[in-house]
Amino acid sequence: RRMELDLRAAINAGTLEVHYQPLIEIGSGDVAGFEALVRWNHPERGNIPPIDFIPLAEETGLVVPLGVHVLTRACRDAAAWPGDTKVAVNLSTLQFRSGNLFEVVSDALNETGLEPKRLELEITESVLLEKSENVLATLHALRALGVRISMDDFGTGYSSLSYLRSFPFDKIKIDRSFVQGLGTNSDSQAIVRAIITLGRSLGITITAEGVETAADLEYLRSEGCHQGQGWLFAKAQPNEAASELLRENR
Ligand code: G
Ligand code: G
Ligand code: MN
Ligand code: NA
Repeated sequence: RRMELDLRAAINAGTLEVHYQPLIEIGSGDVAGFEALVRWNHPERGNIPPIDFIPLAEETGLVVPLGVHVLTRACRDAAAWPGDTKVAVNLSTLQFRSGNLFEVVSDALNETGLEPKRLELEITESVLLEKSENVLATLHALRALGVRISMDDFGTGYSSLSYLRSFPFDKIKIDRSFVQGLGTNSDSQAIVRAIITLGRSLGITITAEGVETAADLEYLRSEGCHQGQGWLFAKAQPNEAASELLRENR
């Protein structure tokens, strides 16, 4: 398949880009960190969005080398950011199956000099569905190193709550489907309020994804949600723009 060959070539050539979307501290408005999001600028087709190539990368196993590239780039970029600005990197289930994820992460930290506590790894429930001992052992080892572990897309799977008991997550990211329309939808409000309460009582940082309107933000603020991410604040942007945002923020 042509797409697969092109993607493999882009990974090998190191030409996949990484953009950064800010994570905003709702109380202060400060930039707490950024989520790293991969971007593929195809020589002929132009920008291909991740939803159009991450599934292919998963099917072909290319998400493993892609993940190494994104992680290393994100750690290198973040190491030059001021203070203790965090960087969040998405991990795929296949990266856990590859068997050397712990080494990949610790190598990226060592090579770039990024402090482990500044790295957040985002996993979805599908990772914990693996039910393998290796997954939990790897997560515990990464956490012991000082890396933070976030549950991404919280609320969309079938047993988000039981996963909270199987691993001590540092952060929950409320899926954007619950956040959109939060200013006006009372069902969404009830769900989001419950997740915030749950997170606060477990001592877990809560981030709302997909914050698009001032009304969404106002609701999150009134309920004490810790962080927000979404187009209301900024879209994902190249490292130069992210670094500039940090300079303005100081
Ligand atoms: O960046 P958004 O712009 O469109 O990302 C779309 C989807 O692709 C999201 O579900 C996101 O989690 C996923 N994604 C983006 N970057 C990465 C990455 O580096 N690795 C993995 N595994 N998924 C990613
Ligand atoms: O890892 P995750 O699936 O959460 O990836 C983040 C995805 O959410 C990316 O595709 C990104 O472009 C998208 N996104 C970020 N902010 C917003 C937003 O405010 N609204 C919507 N609809 N999508 C967003
Ligand atoms: Mn994510
Ligand atoms: Na998400």
